[in-house]
Amino acid sequence: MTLKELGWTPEFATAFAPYRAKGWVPARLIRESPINFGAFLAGSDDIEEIDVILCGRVWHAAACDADLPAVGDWVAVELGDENTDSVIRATLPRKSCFSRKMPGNSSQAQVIGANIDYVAVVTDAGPDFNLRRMERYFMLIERSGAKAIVLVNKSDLFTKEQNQNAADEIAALWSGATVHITSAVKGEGLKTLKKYLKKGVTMCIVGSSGVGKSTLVNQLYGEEWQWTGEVNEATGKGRHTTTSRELVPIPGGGLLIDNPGMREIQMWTDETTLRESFSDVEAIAAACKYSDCSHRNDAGCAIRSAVESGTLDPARHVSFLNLENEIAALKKRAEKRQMAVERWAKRNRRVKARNLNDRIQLERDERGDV
Ligand SMILES: Nc1nc2c(ncn2[C@@H]2O[C@H](COP(=O)(O)OP(=O)(O)OP(=O)(O)O)[C@@H](O)[C@H]2O)c(=O)[nH]1
Ligand SMILES: [Mg+2]
Ligand SMILES: [Zn+2]
Repeated sequence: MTLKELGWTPEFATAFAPYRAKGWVPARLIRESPINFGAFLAGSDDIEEIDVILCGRVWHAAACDADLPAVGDWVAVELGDENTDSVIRATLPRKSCFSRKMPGNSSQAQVIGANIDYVAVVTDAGPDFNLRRMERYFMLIERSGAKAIVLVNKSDLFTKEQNQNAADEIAALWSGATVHITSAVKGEGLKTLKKYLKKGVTMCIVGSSGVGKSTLVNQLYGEEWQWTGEVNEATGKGRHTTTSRELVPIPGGGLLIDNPGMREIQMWTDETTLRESFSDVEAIAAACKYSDCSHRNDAGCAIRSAVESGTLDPARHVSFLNLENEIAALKKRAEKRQMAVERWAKRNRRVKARNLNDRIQLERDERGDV
């Protein structure tokens, strides 16, 4: 596989030039674990897979978790030999990045896929169908820099009409999304999907657990991708649930990132992005009687009368109120965290100044030694 087939572009080549001079090689990260990463190196006929570790300098330079190397990232690697590890010396600037708020109470962003061209959200016309969740996916995709595709999968389980209605409702939410009806088990709609997967194109597949993401990846891969299957090999029962994300090269072109199902698709955004995606609701709010209207039970609330007169979807009103709450909570957590980090850093500096060994280690890290 060539660099180009792995998604390399002239922009990456320019960014990489200073690292090439140091004798480092470009590699694309395919998986991450708490201790190391897997990466692809461009090779003559095949691709070579290597394990790489992170150097202290890259780790320290990351202002937050989202800045650390993630699946899909292009990195500069200093190759090791039998005795030394291969080390990530630098990460190249991303052309796009799909992230969400980290599950749980953290206010950090979690990178789902870096340098992706498409995010494909998989759902169905039945139990998984949820327009409000889809709205959140669209907001995250819009700010990622990737294009949105929606797959209304498991079409074999529902009537033609049900599938079409679901697809139409999703398509009406956002003009930036292309919606397809698929059945992974029947192989329907896969040809359409393959058309996106030209050489060097990366597609990230997301959606709730059990909607058929891995089945789609397997079908596109052409044979069973080793780490998925109907039956869990260890226990011999139940289906295999994907537990970590991984970049999979598709024979014939393109790369897919399969993801574990997402239980929480939370907003990770700022106030500006939020307001932009609700600009229609914001425009209505301008007519509220009071400028500090909470849009709940306040007198003269234009949003509420829009809902009552049928010009605004009530669910979108609720969604608007909840998202505002979420942003407020997000901000509070970010502030708290910032304070904690500052306290911690201050204490650390004091401790480090007293401890000569630590100071030597710190200097080593800063020079980039491992
Ligand atoms: N009837 C039908 N079943 C499907 C289809 N696609 C997937 N399935 C079944 O749905 C189940 C879950 O599929 P997976 O591909 O493991 O789902 P997933 O989205 O990867 O799930 P997680 O890894 O847990 O996030 C399996 O039993 C599949 O055979 C489809 O198009 N039609
Ligand atoms: Mg899966
Ligand atoms: Zn109001």
